[in-house]
Amino acid sequence: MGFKEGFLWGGATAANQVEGGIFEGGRGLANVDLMPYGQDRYAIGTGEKWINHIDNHYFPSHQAVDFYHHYKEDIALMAEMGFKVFRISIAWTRIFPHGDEESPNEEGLKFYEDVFKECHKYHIEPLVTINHFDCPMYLINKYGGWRDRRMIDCYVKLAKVLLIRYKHFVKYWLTFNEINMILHFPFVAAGLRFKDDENKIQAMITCAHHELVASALVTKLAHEINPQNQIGCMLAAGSYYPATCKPEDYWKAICDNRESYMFIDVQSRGYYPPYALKWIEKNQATIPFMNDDKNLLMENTVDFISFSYYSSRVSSSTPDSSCQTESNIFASVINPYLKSSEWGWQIDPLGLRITMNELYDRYQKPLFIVENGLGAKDIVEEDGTIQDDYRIHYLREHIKAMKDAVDKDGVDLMGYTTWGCIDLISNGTGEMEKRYGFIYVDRDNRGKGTFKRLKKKSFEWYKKVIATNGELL
Ligand code: BGP
Repeated sequence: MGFKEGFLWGGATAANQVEGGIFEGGRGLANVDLMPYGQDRYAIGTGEKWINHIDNHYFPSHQAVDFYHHYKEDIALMAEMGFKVFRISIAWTRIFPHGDEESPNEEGLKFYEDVFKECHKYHIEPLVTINHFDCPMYLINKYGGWRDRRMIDCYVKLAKVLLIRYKHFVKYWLTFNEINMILHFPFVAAGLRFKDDENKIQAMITCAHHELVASALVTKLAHEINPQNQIGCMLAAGSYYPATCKPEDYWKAICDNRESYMFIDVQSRGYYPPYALKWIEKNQATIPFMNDDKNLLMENTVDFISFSYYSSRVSSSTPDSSCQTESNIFASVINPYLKSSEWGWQIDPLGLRITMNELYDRYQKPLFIVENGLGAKDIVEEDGTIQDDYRIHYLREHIKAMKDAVDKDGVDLMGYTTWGCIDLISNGTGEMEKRYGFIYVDRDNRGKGTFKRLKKKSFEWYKKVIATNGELL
């Protein structure tokens, strides 16, 4: 019993949150480069506001944790922990700086090839997110982001280059990170900036449909290029519970869950479910179907379901604004039975087991947890140690829940990559002090520090977890 042989233990990152070096290697500018630190960040991320003058802002991702220059050292540390898999994403603008050039930028391709070679040196499998919240600014200015169908061609061209070039290095691919985030953080997830008085749901559904078609096209291509390729969708998961047993609350929870599931229903089952069609219609929106879209979606479903899980959520039919919280940009009613992180994200290990069961019941495909973890402020002691017992506790409880889902409920789980295995820039807040890693990076919210790497207490703990395939927690 326990986790299967070859279980993929590891950690996860995203290009814009770790790499830095945004003006190096011929890289172009992307939406995520214009996500400032501070109060404007959220409004920009939601597409309600944008920046015309960059002078008054500080952009944390421009340096991030400088993985661009430290990747050898960082991968060596991950190898020391015994990683079997390392999730990274490709910065689109390293490969196509504008997004629609004739040919790719060799320097960008070479960078990721070197990263993959470094992984393989230690027998670490790369898990590659083709698109983790980045969109070339050039395409945003030209097309308005994913609201334009021509984005599909640009993305497929990028993916084809990657699938061919890295055929012998990568077999696990995710098409889009947290695709349901289009409804919550649309500038980040789809390069979407709203126009005055437009039907926002229509704009978001248009982007979603284009990403779903692009995802199906790339799934098809990936299987053709290498039948060994395994392609996953990726959901920002976390089940909604009803606030009470009042039927209206239960119904609200069903509706809130469906708002996320509709994306994965398309990617995994191959069609828009009836409830999604009705919801879109109710919002006076339409899906911009064209050509052979319906067949394409039906014939090219994903091989596995990947997801992030940080917290469960709570729905109420009569929400009281004084009892609201937010976790990973999803609004929720506060759950009085749960404790919260320093950022108010509620901690619910059993919720992971519940979410896994819901997803497995629904799709009957292998699951892959590609993000989970605790964002916390760490303190470096005088002797250079970091005693992050709170992080060990969080991860231990979540791994136990995950083990229950596997052992007691029969869920098929491929692997587990903790989020931000090395400290990185927070997507939601742009802060550096919201740390997730086993590896500490010496830099602060304003980019000051030596960028030196230090092992936290959790480093040795996770190493033991991996070595015993989850037996010693
Ligand atoms: C997910 C994103 C990640 C990551 C994580 C943690 O939504 O896929 O990119 O950032 O959330 O969120 P935060 O960085 O806001 O703590």
